[in-house]
Amino acid sequence: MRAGRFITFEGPEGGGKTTQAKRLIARLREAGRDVLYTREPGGTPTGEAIRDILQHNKAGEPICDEAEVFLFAASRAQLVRTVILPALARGTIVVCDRFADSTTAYQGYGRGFPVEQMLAINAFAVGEAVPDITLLLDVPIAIGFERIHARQQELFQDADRIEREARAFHDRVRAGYLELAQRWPERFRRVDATQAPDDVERAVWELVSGVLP
Ligand code: T5A
Repeated sequence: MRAGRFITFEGPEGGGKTTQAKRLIARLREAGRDVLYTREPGGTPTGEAIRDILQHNKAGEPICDEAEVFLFAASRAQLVRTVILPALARGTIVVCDRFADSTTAYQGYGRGFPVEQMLAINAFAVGEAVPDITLLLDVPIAIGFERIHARQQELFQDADRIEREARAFHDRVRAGYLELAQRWPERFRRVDATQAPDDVERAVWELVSGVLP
């Protein structure tokens, strides 16, 4: 087994991944653990530049669906080689807000590209950086979007490119995640993300405690 541990948060929009990833980081630090928070797309200068293209159309032209797949994969490959694997080798606990399963769920199930093809691209991008545990923060799409719209109104933000996709797209993403969780039950843990943040935090902590060195 590797020296560190690799924990990923996944799920549809508005499930509370960022909220819970940060709470988990705080708890792990309190417990005296060496931890690192990162996110996808992003987490490196290359990844953050790709994030701007993907989320906010920085390149100024529509991105075709095939290019989207490789942009996510490129961000991930860079993050894995320059941040995640070195940290795991040092014994650090790495918490990543979205990872390869997002490509399978969004570009595979959501956009309709063959799931096995997405898995092959992911495998090339991540190498040996397979998560030890993946917390699937599962929330009905309507509830997730209610939360996101409330936050956008509060912060005067616009929806990003993928948030603007049709409801049917997001339904396929959620169903895809649930299928992935059934396919890899040893790695995935589904968490009911409709609960209050403190309850979700407790559930996450219990699950993560089981994989800590
Ligand atoms: N994508 C990403 C792909 O298509 N393919 C890929 O390979 C990858 C890696 C990333 C986008 O890119 C797509 C998926 C995404 O569309 P992002 O900005 O990182 O974009 O978006 P998300 O990861 O979806 O992040 P969100 O911020 O939209 O959702 P989170 O992180 O799930 O939710 P969070 O924690 O920010 O909370 C949202 C709001 O809900 C409240 C929070 O306070 C906040 O206001 N909240 C709760 N309210 C009530 N009860 C709870 N339990 C709550 N938890 C949080």
